[in-house]
Amino acid sequence: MPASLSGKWEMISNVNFDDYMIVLGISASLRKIATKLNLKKTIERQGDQFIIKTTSTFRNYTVTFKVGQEFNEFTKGLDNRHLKSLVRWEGNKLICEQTGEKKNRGWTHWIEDDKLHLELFCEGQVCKQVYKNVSKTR
Ligand code: VLP
Repeated sequence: MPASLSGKWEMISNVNFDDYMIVLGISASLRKIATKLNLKKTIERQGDQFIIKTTSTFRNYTVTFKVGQEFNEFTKGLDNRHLKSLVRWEGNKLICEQTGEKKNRGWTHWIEDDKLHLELFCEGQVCKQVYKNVSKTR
């Protein structure tokens, strides 16, 4: 039973991803590919540092940060924007605020019923994804 965000996760639902991509300005052709992807997450935690890898057959994206420390994020291969990002804990929720050209942008991760939940938000659109745990156990 996963007690934390750490581990390997595979997406089982993805709601409103298209509208989220539209507000990010992702082209129709890229959205068509992206909506068909089965996204995976690998989350590693070492103290206050997190590494979140989002992977797919098409493209991968990795972000590394320390909780409470603002960092420069470049969303390479996504919408290719430069952001100032800050991640904090709010109760059991890990919340990232991504400051830049787009208003009210960020994401929230939490565990609920042994699943990894993710809300990706930007300018009033909220994409909701749920991931099941696929960590190898031994
Ligand atoms: C852009 C939308 C194809 C999609 C176009 C490219 C790797 C929280 C956070 C940590 C994210 C991931 C956002 C993914 C959608 C961007 C998609 C290729 C996917 O995750 O876990 O970075 O922000």
